[in-house]
Amino acid sequence: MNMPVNTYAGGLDSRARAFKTGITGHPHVGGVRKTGRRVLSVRAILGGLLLAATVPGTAAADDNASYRERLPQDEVIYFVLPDRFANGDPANDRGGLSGDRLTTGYDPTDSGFYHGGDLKGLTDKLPYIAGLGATAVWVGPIFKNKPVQGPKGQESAAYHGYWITDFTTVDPHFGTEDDFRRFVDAAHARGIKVYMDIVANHTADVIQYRECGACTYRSIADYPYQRRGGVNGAAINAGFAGDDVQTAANFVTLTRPDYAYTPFVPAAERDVKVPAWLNDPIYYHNRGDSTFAGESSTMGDFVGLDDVMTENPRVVAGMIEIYGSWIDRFGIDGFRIDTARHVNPEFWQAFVPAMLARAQAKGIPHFHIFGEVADPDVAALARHTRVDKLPSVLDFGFQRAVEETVAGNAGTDRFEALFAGDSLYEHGFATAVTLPTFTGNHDHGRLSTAVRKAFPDVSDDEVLKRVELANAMMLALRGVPAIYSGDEQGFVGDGGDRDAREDMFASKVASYNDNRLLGTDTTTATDHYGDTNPLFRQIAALSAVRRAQPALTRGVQKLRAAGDAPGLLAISRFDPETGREILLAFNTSAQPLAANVEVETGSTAFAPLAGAGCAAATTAPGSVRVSLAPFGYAFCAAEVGE
Ligand SMILES: [Ca+2]
Ligand SMILES: [Ca+2]
Ligand SMILES: [Ca+2]
Repeated sequence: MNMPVNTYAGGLDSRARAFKTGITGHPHVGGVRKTGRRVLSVRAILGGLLLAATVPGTAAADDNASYRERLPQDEVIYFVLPDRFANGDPANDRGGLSGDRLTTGYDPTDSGFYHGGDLKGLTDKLPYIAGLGATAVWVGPIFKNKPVQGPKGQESAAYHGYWITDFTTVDPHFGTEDDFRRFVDAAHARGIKVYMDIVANHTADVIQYRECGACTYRSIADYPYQRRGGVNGAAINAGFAGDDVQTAANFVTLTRPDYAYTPFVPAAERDVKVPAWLNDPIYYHNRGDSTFAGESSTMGDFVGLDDVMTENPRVVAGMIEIYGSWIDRFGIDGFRIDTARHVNPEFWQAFVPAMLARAQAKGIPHFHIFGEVADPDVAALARHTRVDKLPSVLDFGFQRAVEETVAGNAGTDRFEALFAGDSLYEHGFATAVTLPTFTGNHDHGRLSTAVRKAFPDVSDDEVLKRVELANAMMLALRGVPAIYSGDEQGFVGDGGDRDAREDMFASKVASYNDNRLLGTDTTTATDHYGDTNPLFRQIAALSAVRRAQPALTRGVQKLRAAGDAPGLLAISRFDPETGREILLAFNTSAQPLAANVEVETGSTAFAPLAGAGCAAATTAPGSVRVSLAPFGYAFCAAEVGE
């Protein structure tokens, strides 16, 4: 969604510079000694946890396995906004419309308009996405949108896809349904899954109110359903028991949508929405703009966007039919749900099982559904898995912890608190391990931007190292890494929202092209599909490590070290089949560090999987020496006993 631009957390510590020396301890090479010992102790210690996380037939990283068999946690997700990724067909840049940009929405020089990217371009670039090590593509909404909206003089276009009018087809700016089918089929032929970005909370801004333009929220208490325009108004909707009574019999009595405002559809847009039932204002809340607090959080218009009456069983059935059809027709692999927390829980309680059943019937056993709940508080996130029964949510808590520690001076204990909260999710860790984790996104902005803003005086080398550290966390810790397109090319935007939506193809946006990127001397004025940026190479390498290690996709976690200041974060993860330990160590400080870290007593020798810093052997049973460079990290695999 187009969320308000957030301010970045974090202090202004400018002391840090890249260090090259000062590392103590052993060199980060060396073989693995055979110990001849089994690691049954790990199984014994973790017992039920391991069982809980073990799935029959685990072959997490088997590239020969059918993509349908992989679990959500086996994926590495790559998130693209199709308008900004690749332009495979200049003929559709104006969406089949003619006129100026206020009609076509097309203006490649303006960050708030269409730039020409499409599904053909995305299909053409699948080899690039595969080369990065991504196994699933989360595609920004592709449904047909209202091309341009906004008050006169402040118009912008629906290039982001979140202003839907026709939920049943592809926006002509992005291509055709056949283009989407070709994309899905080509992705599947490479073993890459496709997650669609969907919206049930709202449509485009079509419905207007007679009383005002930007209308403030009118509550149920002040504007009850059974009175026209306030508590002293004429009696209407006799017998309507309110939106909490979500039965067809109750909603039959809701016949007048003018309890708060007087909504109407402009004549020119009377039939613009598809399916047709969406054109009737009775299926919307019509109470004015959300304040994002209290009752308005689910019933208010998201900055004017028509907020759907998702309590009405007719709406529930309609949305199930809309999105079930996309599963039936295209065999896609999952949904990312936009603005999920602005929809009542009962809607999701009905919608989610219907989608999973639809997918199951289509032969998609592990359909992944993750909601956008834009809140870093674990309790708030978890509530939507327990009450709404969303299978998974985007891990805004992880993003905040990364930002506070890597683009700020918070202690690594932020991760201790974060992961302690895993028990709050429905099914606990089994759900936590499926949460898509991310370091930044198209709304909030990129982590690179946050680092630059938090530490404006440090070298680009340090900014790069901090971003690499965050990538290492995302690609090794629990959850499903979700890489935001452009991060791998060193993009550093000016901020959030449209400032974080730079083109991967040669951009004509001046405010993009003056950005100083990481790991390259190029600018966004040229296209960026190469594989040489250090961030691209790091992500590709760490993705390969991750996918080869079930401990890193499916394994439980055990916190080993964290503190209340920048420094060491150490966490072990365990192979769900063998119990083998992988120690993950991160240094969030600008100083080198060395420390003894507890490991399983059966883990006596370690081999580096990525980064550098673990001793080859334990110093004493249950203790290994870890030595990390500033912003360094190490993934170390314990030897498997025999
Ligand atoms: Ca195009
Ligand atoms: Ca809503
Ligand atoms: Ca700029």
